[in-house]
Amino acid sequence: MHDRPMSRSSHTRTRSLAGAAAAAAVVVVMPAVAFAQSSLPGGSSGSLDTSLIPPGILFPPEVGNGAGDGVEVVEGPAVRATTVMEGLNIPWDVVRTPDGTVLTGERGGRMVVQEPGDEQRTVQIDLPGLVRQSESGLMGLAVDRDFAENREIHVCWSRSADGERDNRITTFEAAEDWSALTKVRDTLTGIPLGEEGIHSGCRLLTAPNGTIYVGTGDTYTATAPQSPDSLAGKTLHINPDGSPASGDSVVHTIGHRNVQGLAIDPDSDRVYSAEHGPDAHDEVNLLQPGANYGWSPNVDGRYNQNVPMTDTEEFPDAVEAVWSSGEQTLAPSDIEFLRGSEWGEWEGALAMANLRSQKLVLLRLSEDGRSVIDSAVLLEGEFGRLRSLAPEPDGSLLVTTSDADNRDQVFRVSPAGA
Ligand SMILES: [Ca+2]
Repeated sequence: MHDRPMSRSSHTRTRSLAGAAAAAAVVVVMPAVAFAQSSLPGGSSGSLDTSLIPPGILFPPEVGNGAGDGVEVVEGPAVRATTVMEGLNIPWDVVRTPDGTVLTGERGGRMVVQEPGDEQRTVQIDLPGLVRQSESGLMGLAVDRDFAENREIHVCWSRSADGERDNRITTFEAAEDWSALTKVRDTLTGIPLGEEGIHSGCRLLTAPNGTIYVGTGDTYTATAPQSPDSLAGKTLHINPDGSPASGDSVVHTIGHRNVQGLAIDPDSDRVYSAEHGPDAHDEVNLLQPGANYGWSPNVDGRYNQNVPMTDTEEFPDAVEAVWSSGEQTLAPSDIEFLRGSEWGEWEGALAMANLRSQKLVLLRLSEDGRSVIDSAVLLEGEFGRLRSLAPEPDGSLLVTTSDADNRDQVFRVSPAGA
């Protein structure tokens, strides 16, 4: 635990009054944090059941707030969007397997698949002890690099059973006919799961070399992000069997609040994360192994969000964000690089799906990947809250929405000329 200097409280005075007031409100009314950054839970178990509250009531969308403070918004590429699956209830993540099958998992635990040219249908899966609570449940999915041979899908989910309570990655094998996903192994267990189920992270990304990156959340625990002994508030890097991808620890980077976006630049192999700020100051970060990203809500041992997202005063070596939303929130939930010449001058841009601000933001990055040149805003308010992105071979992106009440869909966004 860090001994906090008195100067730390001065950070609160540097924030805007509106920001400070909003932060204070969020601290007092804890469930509001879940609404602000995730989505309205569709599950019925747990201490918090807001399934009867229509989306948009508590936190209406903030349209027209651009792409972050100081980021120029220019005209973006023309796109077309087509529905792939519909009638879904918070399809948290989506993946496309090499055989062209699209797989999504509703946060409440239902897996839905669509094979090429076929109707969408439910896939049997057993997730005993699944916690359906606020920002927890069935979340991240990743296709194993060797799927064509082993048909393995990695799943990040929240579990409470046998006296254990954690977020974990379990690996399943998809039946040849996609009728079921059968457990192969628990690949990584013991990622903390908060009492209220908030800030659970649970984003997975398979790298071209077959290793897997994991984004976790701080679970609303003061000491977790800076603690080397906790898997909360980190990015992790593992082999498909759960062992460390390098060195003797699965921890890749520390000092994160709630990482729900991960992407790897296909040209440079740079790995990026996106995370939610408390009431503003969302971030995109360029991940460097072993680096600290500066989030530490530990003020005298208590969880206090009135601290900078990247506290370079407390942690001089903390790595500054590549992009920050500034004094507003967009609520970025996933990121993915645009691939293929059909995107024209936007090929290679980083696409960012946003929940609260309900839009796809494209960020063109500098040559060194450490800053944003300009941006474009697409689909604002057209599809509701946007949760996850997955690339398709033709350059299209699969996108999930997150508005609950079986109103959600998986849609495909493609460059108009493709
Ligand atoms: Ca940071």
